[in-house]
Formats: sequence, structure tokens, C-alpha cells
Amino acid sequence: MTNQPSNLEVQLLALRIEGEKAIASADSLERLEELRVGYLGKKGELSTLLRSMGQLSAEERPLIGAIGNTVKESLQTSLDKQRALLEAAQIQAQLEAETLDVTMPGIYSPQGRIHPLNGIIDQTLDIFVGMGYTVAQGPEMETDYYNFEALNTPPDHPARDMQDTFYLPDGNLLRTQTSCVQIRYMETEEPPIRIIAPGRVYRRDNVDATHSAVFHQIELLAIDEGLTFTDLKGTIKLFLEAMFGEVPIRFRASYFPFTEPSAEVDLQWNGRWLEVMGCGMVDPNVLKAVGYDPEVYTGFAAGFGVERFAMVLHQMDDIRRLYNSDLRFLQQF
Ligand code: 2U9
Repeated sequence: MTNQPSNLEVQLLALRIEGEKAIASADSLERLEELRVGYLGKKGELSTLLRSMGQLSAEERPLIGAIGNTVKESLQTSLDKQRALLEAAQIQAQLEAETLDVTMPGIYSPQGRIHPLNGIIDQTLDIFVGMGYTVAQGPEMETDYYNFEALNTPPDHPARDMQDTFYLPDGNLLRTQTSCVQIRYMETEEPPIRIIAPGRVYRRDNVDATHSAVFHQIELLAIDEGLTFTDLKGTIKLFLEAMFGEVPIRFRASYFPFTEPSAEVDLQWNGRWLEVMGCGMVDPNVLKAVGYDPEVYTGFAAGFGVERFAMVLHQMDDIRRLYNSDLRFLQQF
């Protein structure tokens, strides 16, 4: 045995130098994987070299084996280092390619607003739902019975006139008030009742600054044992204060076919009395029409025009602004 390095030892060291050089210049992860398989794989160059160890003497074998391990470890270390470098470069390249320019102008989408009429309706429903009322709705096309007869409106009442109501060819009509909703509700439910009915109503009016053939009403109805005019006044006062603030209000005797006694409600607004609602105790004839015993039950009802509230609260002088969808106007609310 000589001190000359064996042929195998030289080959192993050469493999290490060549391999480290190749690994350091690998420019992609795919190329790196090729090199790993080529050098360290089962059929790779290192395995091939070590396979010829069988021909070595017993003294040489552990020595070459140790050198083989060192070569393997150092190639593996080089591979790991280069993989980390390539992966970091890949992430960096991706970050640069996907950079967002936050100074680019965005896509403009205009913000919607609540229409003033819906605003009044929402506010009103909130107030009454807070007092335990349920929201009720019904059809806009009605029969003469629900719109007039059940509401104690006599056949010769002016509201029934062809001049005031939209009659349909089949004898039905477009409801002139939301009260029909309450009649339908009472027909299917039993007292105690607390309902609030918002909706569109129709009148044969010529359109001008304060009239529209289609407008919105909200009516409320409470039926129970022992309800009095005091309950009505308290409810209206609470509602109007929630809507308009602490303003003076007054009740004036009036007439509606479906309530007795009836009253109109005024509030003091900019130094003047302004009529804003109608109300009254439900007429016994209306209770009888839905099969309630007026000796057991009493009730109160009230109604107002949503457009009128919107015009007062928003200082509007023309009802038509609420319908012609002019965004320059509607964006103010
Ligand atoms: C039933 C019984 C009674 C509802 C009422 C009014 C008074 C009233 C108008 C104000 C202006 C409507 O928008 S407006 O034109 N309403 O004055 N409404 S009492 O009374 C009812 C409702 C249903 C079963």
C-alpha cells in the first residue's frame, strides 16, 4: 500500500469540485433537481463510483467510504444552499411581477341614498314597531266593499264619486286609503290588534305642487278592550314628538266616516299651525262589519300622508320633486 491517493479517491474529489461548480451555477429549481439526481440519485455518479469500492482492499475501504460520505454531505449542503437562493429569487420575482399600483384611480361607483319617502316610512315603522305594532300590507286594487262599505262610507259619500276614485272596468277600484288593509287584517285576526299599514293609494286628483294622483299613506289601528281617546292622544303625541321634536300639538274635532269621534291633528311649525294627521275612535259600524262586538272592544285609528310629512320636514314646496328622480335633488337627503 502506498501513500499515493487511490484512483477512486481522486475521482471522488474531482466529482465534488465539478458538482459544487455545477450546483452553484444552476439557474432554476428544475435544473437543480436534475443535478441532484445526476450526482446523488440511486443511479447517480456518486453511487456509481462507490459501487466500485468492492474491488478495494480491506484497509482502503473505510477510508474511501469516509471520503464518499464527505463528498455526499458537501454536495447535499451545496444543493440546499442553492435551492434556498433560487426559491428566494423566485418569490422576489413573483412579488415584483404582481405589484399593485395603489396610486391608480379606482372604479367609481356612486353611493345610493334612501329616498325621502322611504326615509319617513322607515322612521315611522321603527317608532310603531317599538311600541309593539306589526306592519301589515294589502292589495292596491280593491273591491268597493273593502275600500268603502266595510269602512262605513255611505253610497252617497263624495269619496265614492267617479270624480274622486279610479274605478276599473271590472267594477274594482284602486284603493283610496290603506284602511282596506286593516279591514282584511281584522277579518282574519282576533283582538288585541296593533297594526301599522304603509302603502300607495290613488285619488283622481289633478297633479300640481301639492297634489298627486298616487301618493303614500300610513295608517295605524289599535283594537282592544278598554281603549280610549286618551290612548289615541298619547300614541299620536309620542309619534309626532319622535318625528318633529318637542313641538306643540292640538286636536281639532273633525269627521271621517270610519271614526267617531274624529279629529284632525295640527302641530306648530315655523310659528303656524299645520294640519298633519287625521284620527279617531273606530266607528262601531266598522267593528260590526268585521264581526267584533263593539260592546266589548273599542279601538283607535289614525292616518297621514307620507308626502306631506316629507315636504314639511325637508321644507319642500313641490310634491313632484319626490317623483321625478332628479339625483341633484335626491342626493341632498
Ligand atoms: C279602520 C278604521 C279606521 C284611519 C284614519 C284618517 C283618520 C285620516 C288621512 C290623512 C291624510 C289620509 O293621507 S291622508 O289623505 N287619514 O285622516 N285615517 S282615521 O282610520 C281607520 C282605518 C282603518 C279599520
